[in-house]
Amino acid sequence: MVSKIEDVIFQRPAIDEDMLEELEEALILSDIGMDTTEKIIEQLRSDIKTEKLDTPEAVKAQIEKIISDLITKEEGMKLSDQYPLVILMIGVNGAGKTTSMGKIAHMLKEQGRSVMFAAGDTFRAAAIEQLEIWGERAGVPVIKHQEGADPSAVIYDAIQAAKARDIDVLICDTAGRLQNKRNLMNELEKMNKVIEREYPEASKETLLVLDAATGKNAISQAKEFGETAALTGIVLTKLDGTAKGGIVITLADQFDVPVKFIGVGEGMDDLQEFDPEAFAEALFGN
Ligand SMILES: Nc1nc2c(ncn2[C@@H]2O[C@H](COP(=O)(O)OP(=O)(O)OP(=O)(O)O)[C@@H](O)[C@H]2O)c(=O)[nH]1
Ligand SMILES: [Mg+2]
Repeated sequence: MVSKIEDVIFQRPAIDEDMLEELEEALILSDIGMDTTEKIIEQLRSDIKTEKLDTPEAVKAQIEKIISDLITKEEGMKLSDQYPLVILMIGVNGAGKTTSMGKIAHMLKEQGRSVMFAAGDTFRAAAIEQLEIWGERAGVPVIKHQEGADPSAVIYDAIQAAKARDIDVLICDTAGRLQNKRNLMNELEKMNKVIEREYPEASKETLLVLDAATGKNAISQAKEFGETAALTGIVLTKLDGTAKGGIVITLADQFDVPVKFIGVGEGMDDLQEFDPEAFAEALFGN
């Protein structure tokens, strides 16, 4: 993405409308949606005039600043640090919910927090086993039932266990296979009721996990889930596998919900807290 932008800026003879047009194209090609691209170009056009930007370096620095401002939220960029904390992981099949739980748990443990998992994806036995593997890796106990059990019952038990063991953070896995929106809504409502009833003193996060490699699909999933659940954050996974990092910018621009984490690999350490300024800088290789 950056090399395309740099090509446009540094190879054009002048900073003019033609350059802005080519820049617009480069942004759209890097998976930044039309609306967000227009916002960036409008802002740049006006900044070039008012700030009298007349070198490629100045234009590049300005784009970086525009993008960084665009994706910075006023608050809620960080995971809540009010404990006890219950985190619900939601998202479609294969997005990276279970893997991200493992990574978040590892990060929290390194910060000295105690963590517990609830195996709320009871759809298939393999999901519970996969979570247990992550539990072992990260040193986190797993509360589980049998395959096919009621996820809310698992969460109920996990809450009792978390209270009894004075756990800081309980992270709940969920199934990515809920057939339709109504189904998903009912299931989430039920889980939320259990959490609110059994653990009113806990703070809560609902993290939507999205696969960056699915591009525009990730945007429509964010819309869908946003209508169904009270999201507090997004985990954007598989950014290591895609050249289209522009999706981060579109998501951050188009949704009130902050991107809190990005996934950059399959390992336990391959999770980063999302830092808009650092992200914009990294985009341009500074
Ligand atoms: N390269 C890469 N792979 C990832 C990342 N996050 C998850 N994966 C892989 O994506 C696949 C699916 O991840 P899961 O964590 O099982 O996804 P899930 O959302 O729990 O899926 P279901 O349980 O089927 O709903 C696994 O092979 C993960 O290793 C990431 O940031 N980078
Ligand atoms: Mg899973």
